[in-house]
Amino acid sequence: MIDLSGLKVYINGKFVPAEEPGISPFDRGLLYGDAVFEGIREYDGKVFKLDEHIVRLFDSARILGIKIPLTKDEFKEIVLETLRENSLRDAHIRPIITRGMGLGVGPDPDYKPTVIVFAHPWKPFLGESGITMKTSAVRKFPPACFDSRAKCVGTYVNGIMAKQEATASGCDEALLLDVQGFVAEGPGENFLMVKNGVLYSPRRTNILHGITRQTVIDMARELEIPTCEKDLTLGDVYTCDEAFVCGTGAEICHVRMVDGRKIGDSTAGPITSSLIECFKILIHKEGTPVY
Ligand code: PXG
Repeated sequence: MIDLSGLKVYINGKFVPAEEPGISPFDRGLLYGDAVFEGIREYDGKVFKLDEHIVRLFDSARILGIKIPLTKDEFKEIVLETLRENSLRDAHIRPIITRGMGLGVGPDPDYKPTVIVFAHPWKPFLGESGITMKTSAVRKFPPACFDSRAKCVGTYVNGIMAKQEATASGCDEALLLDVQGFVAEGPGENFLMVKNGVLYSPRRTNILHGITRQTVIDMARELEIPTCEKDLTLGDVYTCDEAFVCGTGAEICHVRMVDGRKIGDSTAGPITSSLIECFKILIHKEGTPVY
């Protein structure tokens, strides 16, 4: 459970105590998951990839047809203000924009979005000792049903079910496939693998365009590690040399086993280890200063 004591949350222009109910039961975010969000990290008083997260938040809202009543610069300032208001230096930040109040699937043309930003202290949720994964029976939405690049609240139910299934079978995390059976991603992380010195990632059709994933690919290019985006099968995964998941909440975490099959020798392989090392340097070097 999150300790909410003393935390202040930004809701529609005001900071309110986190324990105080500030959202209507008629809010469409609650009624239909009709909302978009971001997960952002602050490291040592600097916000990592703030611009990229704000761009993705606004793009997600455009895909859903939600008009954010603020500019990107105003939104960035609210994120920084939320951290200052709570005197946080290392935190997880969660902006959420719902379409506002309204009952009935069809949105009211005069809807007024609800803007929420909260922040709280947080540690990488998968730890650092590697994870076991299980292929999930639940698949990712294909683009014909929902565009995976939109970080929409409602679409997280399949990831939640996949995670439940994985943990019920004693695994740490789920690996979701797309409807054709190609590897997609974890419930809250992108999946990448290494084979014969090449870093492979699934095509972007059925996955969130992860900001950490892009950072990893950029770091790999700097380290002169060849990268390749392609459809990956479970056979590719079972025979790879190294695998890892990455995301704002998970950072970079190596995969020890998928569906009971060992990946490499179960430890973080040489390419994964060098990417983890570079990432640790980068998150402390880069970022938007809060104070
Ligand atoms: N895929 C999915 C489905 C995600 O939700 C990622 C990939 C990684 O994207 P970024 O841009 O973060 O590298 C995510 C991100 C949480 C939490 O509360 C989830 C994410 C990020 C932060 C917190 O579980 N998911």
